[in-house]
Amino acid sequence: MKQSQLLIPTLREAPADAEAVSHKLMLRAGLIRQLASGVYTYLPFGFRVLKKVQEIVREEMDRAGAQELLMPAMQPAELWRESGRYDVYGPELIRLKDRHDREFALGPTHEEVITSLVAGEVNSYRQLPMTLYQIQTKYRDERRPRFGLLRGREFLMKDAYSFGRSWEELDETYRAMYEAYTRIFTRVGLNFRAVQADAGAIGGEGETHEFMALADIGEDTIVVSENGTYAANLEKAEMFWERPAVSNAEIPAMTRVHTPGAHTIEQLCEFFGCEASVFVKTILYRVDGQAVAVAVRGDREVNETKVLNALGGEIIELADGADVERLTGAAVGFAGPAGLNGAKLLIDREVQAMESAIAGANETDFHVENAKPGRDFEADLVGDYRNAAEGDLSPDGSGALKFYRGIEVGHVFKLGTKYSEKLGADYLDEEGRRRTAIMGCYGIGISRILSAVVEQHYDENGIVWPEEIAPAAVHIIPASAKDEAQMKLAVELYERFRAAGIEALLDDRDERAGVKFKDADLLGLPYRIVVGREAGEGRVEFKSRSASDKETMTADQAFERIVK
Ligand code: 9G3
Repeated sequence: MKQSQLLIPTLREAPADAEAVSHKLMLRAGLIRQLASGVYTYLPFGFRVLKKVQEIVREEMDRAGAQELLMPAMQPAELWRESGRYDVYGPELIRLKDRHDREFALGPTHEEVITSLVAGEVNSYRQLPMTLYQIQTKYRDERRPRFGLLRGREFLMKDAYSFGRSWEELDETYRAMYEAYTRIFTRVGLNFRAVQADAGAIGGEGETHEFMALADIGEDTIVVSENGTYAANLEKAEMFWERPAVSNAEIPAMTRVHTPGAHTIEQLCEFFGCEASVFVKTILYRVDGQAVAVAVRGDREVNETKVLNALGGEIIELADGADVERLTGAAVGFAGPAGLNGAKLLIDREVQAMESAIAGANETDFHVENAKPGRDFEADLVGDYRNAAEGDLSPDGSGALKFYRGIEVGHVFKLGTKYSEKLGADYLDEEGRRRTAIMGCYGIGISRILSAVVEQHYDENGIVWPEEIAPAAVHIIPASAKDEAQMKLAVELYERFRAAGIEALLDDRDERAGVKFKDADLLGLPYRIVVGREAGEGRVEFKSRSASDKETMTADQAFERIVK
């Protein structure tokens, strides 16, 4: 590949609206260009990386016994009606009509399509277990696409779906996929953690894990114990907790206190001169439309996923100001568990274990002191409804919990029969009885991996690609395209690498050496050979992109170094 003929439009500066490092560097290295918000073109060198990631995924999927197919992006609305999801998703599901006015969706995922396919083609136990996968463009009309390929509206996903005859078979496939994912993310050079996760809207009846690439730009927070044996998405993370000893101290009767304008925990700490942990924070929600109040200690955060799962709900949203006033009879910030009617009351177990507490009085500008759980308020449900926090201990006793930001690059689910039941994917077993197939589904964000890798592999000069997915292996740079000796040796080396099947990029442009070196730093190929003043003596300068030292050596030695 000769750079003078390639479209690799590097930029000195990233556009101002690019915030994430990976977004800036992939634009500056000429790898991607935005067509519309969340919609990208992969330029030739960006596409080379994308293809390499796909090949690694294919190898590992095939090794895990999955077979590749390709499903359409245009999905008939009837399928989504059959699965009951057509109206569950809002504007995120891109809908369109064909020329006959028939309704379609652009596929954000393919449970409906694959399950209806298998329903029509599989009818005997002898055909199972079976795992099918595709690498295909997905469409999700995100409200806020951002950070380049990290959150796009059109992106490349590997999605696999398994069909089995028992939960044991599903467990085996799930494990095979989990191990394949571990190999894939290792091979592409990611520092990642597999974490217990919440199945979310997809539902499913079993465990689910997310594969998180550690990066500060990541939207997810994961919680990992000191020795790593416990790892969970914050949405799901539990913590070690034991009931404190109950002292039978006499608690004075609850009293109202006038607290004008003090409605945030900070203001209350100021007002009462005490720690946040003696307060009860009561947050109001609508869960599938029903009013729910959740009380946690003042220094904790409500975990909405835990609340939703405790109630078996589908949708949870914060009650708005008007709702809060209607339910509590007070302005926002004065809600409390005592005397709150018209909402289901969920009390975090820490609050339930408090001897007494300060809480909102459900009256504007008033709080109550000495509110005693069980005496002054009764919970409808007591449980763990809070986020894990710094300082918590791991629920498996493996040390303190640590928090990291992560980019979700993979997600594996045990679906069960949720889709196979609705879409009729069943089979006749050995005794001729009709059985519903038990499913799993397994996703990898192929395009998102590119950004995650760049977030973990760059320096102040640009991208530093891991060898296995770099767009090429070696960058050959004649310092001056006008110098015959330099060009002669550079071209010789270039041809030798090509003959040896090693991908080389020859910077044969008539540019100043400084420009070439800056571009080479941006592009981030693993190795660089500069052919400069000593070309006449057959000597070149060898540099590895991830190291700062340069070594002068003969062209042969440089060739051998890279071949090795
Ligand atoms: C939708 C829209 C967005 C969605 C979904 C459906 C996420 C949806 C979850 C999954 C589950 C797994 C197979 C591969 C791995 C992930 N966003 N999910 O179902 F209609 Cl608009 O996609 N699917």
